[in-house]
Amino acid sequence: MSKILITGGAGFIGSTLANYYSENHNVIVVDDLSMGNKQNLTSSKNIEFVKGSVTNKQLMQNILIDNQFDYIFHLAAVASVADSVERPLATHEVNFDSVLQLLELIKKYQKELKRLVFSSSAAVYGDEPTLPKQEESIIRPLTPYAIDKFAAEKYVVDYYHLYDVPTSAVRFFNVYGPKQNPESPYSGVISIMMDRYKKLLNNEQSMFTLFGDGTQSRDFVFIEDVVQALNLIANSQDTLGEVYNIGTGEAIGLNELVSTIDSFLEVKLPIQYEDERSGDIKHSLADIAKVKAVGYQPKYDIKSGLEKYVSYEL
Ligand code: UD2
Repeated sequence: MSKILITGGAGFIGSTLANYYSENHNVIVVDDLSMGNKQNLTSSKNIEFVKGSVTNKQLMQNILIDNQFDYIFHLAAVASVADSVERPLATHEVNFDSVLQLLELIKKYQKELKRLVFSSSAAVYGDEPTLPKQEESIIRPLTPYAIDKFAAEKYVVDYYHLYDVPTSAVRFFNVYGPKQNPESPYSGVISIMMDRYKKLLNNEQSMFTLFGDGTQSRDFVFIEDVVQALNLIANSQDTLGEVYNIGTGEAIGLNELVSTIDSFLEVKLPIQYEDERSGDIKHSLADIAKVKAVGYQPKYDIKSGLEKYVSYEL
């Protein structure tokens, strides 16, 4: 049984990973519940929940002194790009300072660690239009969120090269699936759509706001494939000090996404079109050759992923 720390472990990706690992391992979750929800976690006796922020140095130090971890997944973040533009200092503390602090604590207290996996984002590529994005593509971070993610992933990788701290970083593309919180306007678009479909099916008033003309496209990756990729990366020696895109290698436009779900559910989602969101990129698509070389094979394309999500949620 390994011991695993998951920061942000009550959030969408973190809780799915925590529940997965808790079947066979001991998991400690640290989460301040700013976006996450404790109910996302199964009541497994293998999960210990600690409410607190990764910016709390004393808390993190105590956890890393009291436990020797095999794996640490640092997923805690202010995940909203817009929030980082509104509050660059506050989000920098969470999205950057906590990472550097964690690296230092690991260097000092975690001699047995097999891997730290840090969650970066496709946001680091910015609006440079060449597709698909390879890990070596041009990096053009445009927001405090993207700048922090890029700086943090650089530190993470550097700690392997400089101090032998076993690390890897991943750049998530558009992750979707059960437990993604639809509450904020900057929540993942599929979680917002799903919420509107639910309302529609319950005969409540429902309207989906589509920003732009719906021709924008994204590489949407189903949460189970994300768990698969994280697990492979954490357990391979080839991934030490490396950064990986996590997507499917295929993109779909928003209009097509809506019509796909419409036809599954045999309804028509009411859409109101509004101006494009400022700062939005038009198209995003991952080249996943690098993570495939570690053994990753996405099990879900957008249709089968949506089908599973719909069957779970609706
Ligand atoms: C994703 C990440 C973000 C960052 C960025 C990097 C999510 C949730 N966000 O942002 O953290 O890494 O990629 O490029 O994965 N939309 C609507 N209606 C809505 C909500 C969204 O039309 O109610 C549109 C939105 O304008 C955009 C598309 O849907 O064109 C996807 O939006 P998103 O917020 O799900 O994700 P994205 O790609 O902006």
